[in-house]
Amino acid sequence: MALIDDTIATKPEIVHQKSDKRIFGADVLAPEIDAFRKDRFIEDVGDYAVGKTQRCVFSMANRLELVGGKARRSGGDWHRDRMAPQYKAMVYLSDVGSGNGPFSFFPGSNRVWPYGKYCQETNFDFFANRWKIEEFEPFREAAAVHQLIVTAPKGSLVLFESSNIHSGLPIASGRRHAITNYYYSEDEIDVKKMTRKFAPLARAFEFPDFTPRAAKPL
Ligand SMILES: O=C(O)CCC(=O)C(=O)O
Ligand SMILES: [Fe+2]
Repeated sequence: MALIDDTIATKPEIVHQKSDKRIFGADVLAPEIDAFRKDRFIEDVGDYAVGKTQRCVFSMANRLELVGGKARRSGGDWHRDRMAPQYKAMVYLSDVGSGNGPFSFFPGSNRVWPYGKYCQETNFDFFANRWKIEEFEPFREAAAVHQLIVTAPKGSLVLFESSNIHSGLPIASGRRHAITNYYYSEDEIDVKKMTRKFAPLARAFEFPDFTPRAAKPL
């Protein structure tokens, strides 16, 4: 946490400042973050979730807080990152309660069932990628029994597939620090394009090593 705060304070040129403060390529800041980026167990879960070998191209560290007295959300309003599967691993570095911007998620919302009936009831455009709050709220209320709100102590790991509908809830008080790993399949990595998309970066992006790993000894 102190490392993220120090970096935000001393290296503004690598910090995205728009809503929450974000550092892309934060794995360069500490060996512990780099070890998290390369963690084999988390990769293995991703391989299983997506059905293809996954590697993390970079870690993103962020700090969420009120900005000018306004509630901010990590990642913006309710959305899908994209329609294709996108695996992410987020570790909370702060204790996250209902007030400081917990991650929230609708499990299985990359499929219509069981959400179809709520879409009909509320005239909700389920196949969009991002919604305004007023478009989303009637659906959220109707589908509320399915909504997960991930409150958890610091150190907790949240693994998710972000073609499902999700959002960081607005922060009412305090701060929320987290690090999120972004995973990709080999055939979808374009380092140049990703560099442009996520700039400014804390380090240059590189193509990850996709050579199959030796099986773990029993
Ligand atoms: O940080 C969060 O709570 C969610 C951010 C998000 O939308 C994402 O990582 O895809
Ligand atoms: Fe997202």
